[in-house]
Amino acid sequence: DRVTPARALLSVSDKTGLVALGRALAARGVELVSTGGTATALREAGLTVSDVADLTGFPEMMDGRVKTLHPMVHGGLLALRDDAGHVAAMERHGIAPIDILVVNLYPFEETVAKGAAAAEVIENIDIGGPAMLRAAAKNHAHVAVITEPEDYAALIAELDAGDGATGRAFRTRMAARAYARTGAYDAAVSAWMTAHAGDAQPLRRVAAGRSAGALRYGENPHQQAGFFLSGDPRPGVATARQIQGKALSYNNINDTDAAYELVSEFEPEAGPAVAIIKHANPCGVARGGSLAEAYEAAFDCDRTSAFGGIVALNQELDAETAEAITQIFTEVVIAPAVSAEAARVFEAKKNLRLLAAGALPDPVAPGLAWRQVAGGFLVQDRDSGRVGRDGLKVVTERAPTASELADMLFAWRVAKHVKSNAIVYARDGRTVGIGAGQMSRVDSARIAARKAADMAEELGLSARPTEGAALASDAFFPFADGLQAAIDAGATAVIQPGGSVRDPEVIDAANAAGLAMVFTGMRHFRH
Ligand code: 93A
Repeated sequence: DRVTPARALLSVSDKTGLVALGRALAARGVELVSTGGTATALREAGLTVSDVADLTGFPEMMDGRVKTLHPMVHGGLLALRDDAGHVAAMERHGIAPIDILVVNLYPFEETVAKGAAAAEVIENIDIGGPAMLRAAAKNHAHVAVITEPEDYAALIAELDAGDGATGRAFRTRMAARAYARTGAYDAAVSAWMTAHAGDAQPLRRVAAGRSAGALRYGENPHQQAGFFLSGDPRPGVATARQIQGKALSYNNINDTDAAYELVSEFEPEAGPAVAIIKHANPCGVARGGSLAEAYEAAFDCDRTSAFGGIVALNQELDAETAEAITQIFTEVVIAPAVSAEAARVFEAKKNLRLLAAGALPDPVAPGLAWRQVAGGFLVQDRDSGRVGRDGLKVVTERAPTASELADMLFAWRVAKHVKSNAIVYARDGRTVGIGAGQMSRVDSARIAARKAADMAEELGLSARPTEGAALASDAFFPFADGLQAAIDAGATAVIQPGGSVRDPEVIDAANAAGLAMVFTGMRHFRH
């Protein structure tokens, strides 16, 4: 699996680090072959380098459009060194193997970014470079391919560590990087060309992913949109089967995803759970003795907001729950499965979108999440963090009771799915007040309590629903005022990450009010 390189082909637009790399390779006895500008740069530094034109027997032609597109190059990159037929072909045609390929592409993205005219942009679509990168990467069993100047040092380090040879793991890693680069490169070309062609088809503007269908419009009617499959095997809205109802809209899909990810936090073995979502935030989450009971409890958290909501269930949808759901206007219902009787109940509501996802996604499975920013995107691990009973630290004089502890953990799981600043009041396995998306934590706490009070009035309850409730906060309280809002609302237990410089003040306030408070040591921001 180790390859000791004899020959390297270098063809780079970005000449950063080129000379140092050329020197390092030459010093290790590697013969250098290059295209025009690259060869000139290496020669100027005093290195010996042969021209690709001599290798191919053809001059670079058509303003450089055809330089390396030749069997002498591609044969040398693609030949399997351990295949008798390939070796015979190399001998017959005088093709010498190329063991290292260093290519970075014409600066297409930069040319677009500087506002160049179309002709110049098109001239900067590299053809020979990606062809070589893809060839070398395919044949990484024998060839080391490098496309980023930042990897030059890694190549030299690999050669040094391997006594002048590259290892298979390194070559595989670099091959994956090469394909990532050519994939992104072609996506950039496609995006520019689509815009240039005035083609408003949004599906074709998208770089990666298999289309799951066009959408009527995006978040708003003036925005076009599409829906794509990423290949992520987690079950959910992208791969669910739609049993009935109108086509899913952009916002439906976004909200259904939020709902299903949230309800999947509650293992079906631990009993039925239901989440109702509006604008990507939960307006009610509950467990229950039955699914129908859980639905009613979730609904009772905020009946006003639940109107036109998205309902997610952690178990097969049954007829009784279907009856309850169809009492009010609901946009989407998603469950792992739907019983035949439940499907029949829904038939009367033709527009209601009913989805069977097949299974629940694993909430703690690893995976990536990304988000667009101007000129780039951010990638991070999915928030698959979870804190159990053993991870909690009691920081108050009073320890939580068993039922407070259960409510705390329930509220904490919900809070992870509420936009920051998130405050969740829960009691008896149901949310009773949720404050989401506020710029100040104390506002979220007050909103959650006020919503709970409104609901009590609507339901004609004598006691405040937050009385004796547990409160979860997705991040620490920067001041004691947020905690005071919880105390004023009648909460008796608080779960939060801790870690504020003012923790002692917050703990003092909790002790003064006889609250039980635990720290999780883990934060669940969600923006
Ligand atoms: O115009 S090309 O697509 N045709 C080719 O055959 C070809 N081979 C390499 N561009 C081609 N290249 C690119 O030339 C490389 O990807 C690299 O970006 C550039 C290096 O050219 P030079 O060595 O003349 O600076």
